[in-house]
Amino acid sequence: MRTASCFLPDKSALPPCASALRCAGDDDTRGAGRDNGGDDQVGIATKTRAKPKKPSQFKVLMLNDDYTPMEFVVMVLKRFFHMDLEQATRVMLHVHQRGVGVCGIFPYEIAETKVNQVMDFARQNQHPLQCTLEKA
Ligand code: TYC
Repeated sequence: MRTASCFLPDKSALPPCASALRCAGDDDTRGAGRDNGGDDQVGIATKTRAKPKKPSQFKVLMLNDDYTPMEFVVMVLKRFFHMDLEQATRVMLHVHQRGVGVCGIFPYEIAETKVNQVMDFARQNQHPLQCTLEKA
């Protein structure tokens, strides 16, 4: 005679996500897209994050040096950070007097792109202007 236990899968004999008993709470996609023998619950991620994380922000910082012309720094701030002349002049003078200043705060990939654009543009014009990023 068969006992009830015969109908329960032996979890130790199955790969971690192949057991339907685990799948409701599994927070991964292992096995997704594979043929699972017609059991469509297996391997499908079922959990959504309760609190979605907003992407962390990064400050783009401009550094002072003794050689880059003030007009060039103002042009950079207008071109890559969309500042008007007044804003750009204020930020440039702040950097000139204090050594460092914030050009803007962006998600990582945008901040990194801005840093690269500024550094490339400075290099093309043979100015030693330095720009970097820092977690906000
Ligand atoms: N210190 C530079 C000068 O006197 C001007 C300058 C300002 C350079 C800001 C870089 O990020 C900078 N010509």
